[in-house]
Amino acid sequence: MGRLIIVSNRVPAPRERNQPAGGLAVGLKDALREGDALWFGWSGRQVEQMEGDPTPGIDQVGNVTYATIDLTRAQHDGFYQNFSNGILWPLFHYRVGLMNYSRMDWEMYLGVNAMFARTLRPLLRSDDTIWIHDYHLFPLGQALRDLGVKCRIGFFLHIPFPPWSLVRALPGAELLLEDMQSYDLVGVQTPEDAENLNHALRMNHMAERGQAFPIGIDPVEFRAQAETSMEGPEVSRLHDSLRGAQLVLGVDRLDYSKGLPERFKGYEALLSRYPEHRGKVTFLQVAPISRGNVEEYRQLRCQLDELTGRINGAYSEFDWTPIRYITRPISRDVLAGFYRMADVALITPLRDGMNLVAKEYIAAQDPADPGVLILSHFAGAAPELDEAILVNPYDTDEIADALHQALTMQRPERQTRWIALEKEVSRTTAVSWANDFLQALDEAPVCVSS
Ligand code: GDG
Repeated sequence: MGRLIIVSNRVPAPRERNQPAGGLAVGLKDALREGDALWFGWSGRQVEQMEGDPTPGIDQVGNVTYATIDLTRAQHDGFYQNFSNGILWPLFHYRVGLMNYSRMDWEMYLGVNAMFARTLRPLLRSDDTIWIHDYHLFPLGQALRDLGVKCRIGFFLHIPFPPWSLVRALPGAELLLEDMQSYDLVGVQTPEDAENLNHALRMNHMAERGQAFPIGIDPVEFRAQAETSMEGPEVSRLHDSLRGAQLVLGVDRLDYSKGLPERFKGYEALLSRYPEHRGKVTFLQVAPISRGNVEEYRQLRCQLDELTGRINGAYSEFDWTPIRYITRPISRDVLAGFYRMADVALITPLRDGMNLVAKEYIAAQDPADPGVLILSHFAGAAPELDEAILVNPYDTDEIADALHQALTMQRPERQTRWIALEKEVSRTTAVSWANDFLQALDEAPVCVSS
């Protein structure tokens, strides 16, 4: 059997390999347990200068070889920070107004993708199957084909694929679509994303490639982690500190796609319109800082600092604080217990490829007394998790109403909804996602003859 080659912008650092934190790392964890595999990508390190292409650092853990390369500061800024996170990320989250296009960054993006291809090429064997991940690496498939690679190559996009009328705001968007032709299969999160991608390809007279493969989690492991965590000191401390108040929990990377200001305002509207909850509910938002040196992310932090201060200033009592807001990451096992303890999960992205937090929350619940999930219509998880209370995150009053409904929902209804949600979370897991994608890739008509 040939090896599986995973390529993603970031390869988990050695200390993250047992406890993956990002969405991609969580999803791939299980796919990597079987057979030999190579995971190739950026080490996360920047160097000032480099002579020629980098030499990959190789590190073997069990059946997985990790091969990582450093980037120069200029490559990091142009390829990663500016083009991937400053142009593609906002555009693909429907925020064309936040896109800071520059042709120089586009050229650096293409250049780094070509460099990825040149450094990966010597590590490949002819019977490998290559699986490339996410928007940082759209052009990598074509760059590998240009170097004569004939293996099967699949691509998975973790973020949404918006309608062509939006994507085409990107100068050179047609070239990204042409890159898609180098892949034997392109996976996206939802049927809507697949429809948008295939429509874009048709509009540009290219062959359709997109199929939906919704990503999942490992619900059995997550539930076990949540149960264990309930015995730990942190969950007891959280429980005691609430002094009987109900807990509303939000967990997100601090990102403008996650709808955090709208969420805080929705919670504020709950306190203002449903005063009976004052003093009886606490909102804990865990939002580890991400991409902290991109301007839009700095502005978002300022906005959230101000909103938290304003809401706490207006509603706090000397013995009760409405919002607890943490911008440091919390360890995964502790977090799992917090999910289980929470009466409500408030997950209101303005756009999200999938949103694994929603699935983790469902997996962590106690079947005898489950909490309630409030989820944005615009999370990729919404079509699967339609037994949640679905909200439009732009509608502050709708968030407040949903919170009131969730905080007062009786146990039988909570259980009925949770049973349906749990079934979905157990149906499409991390393992089934990877297996389904790899099987479809294996069966896809090859786009390059060997
Ligand atoms: C991208 C797409 C898609 C969060 N805070 C902490 C922490 N987390 C963990 C969560 C979850 C993961 O990070 C976040 O995954 P999401 O799916 O919610 O979101 P993105 O990071 O934006 O991921 C997304 C995903 O890729 C997979 O395809 O679903 O739409 O945007 O696992 O639990 N983990 C720890 N501490 C924290 O404070 N340990």
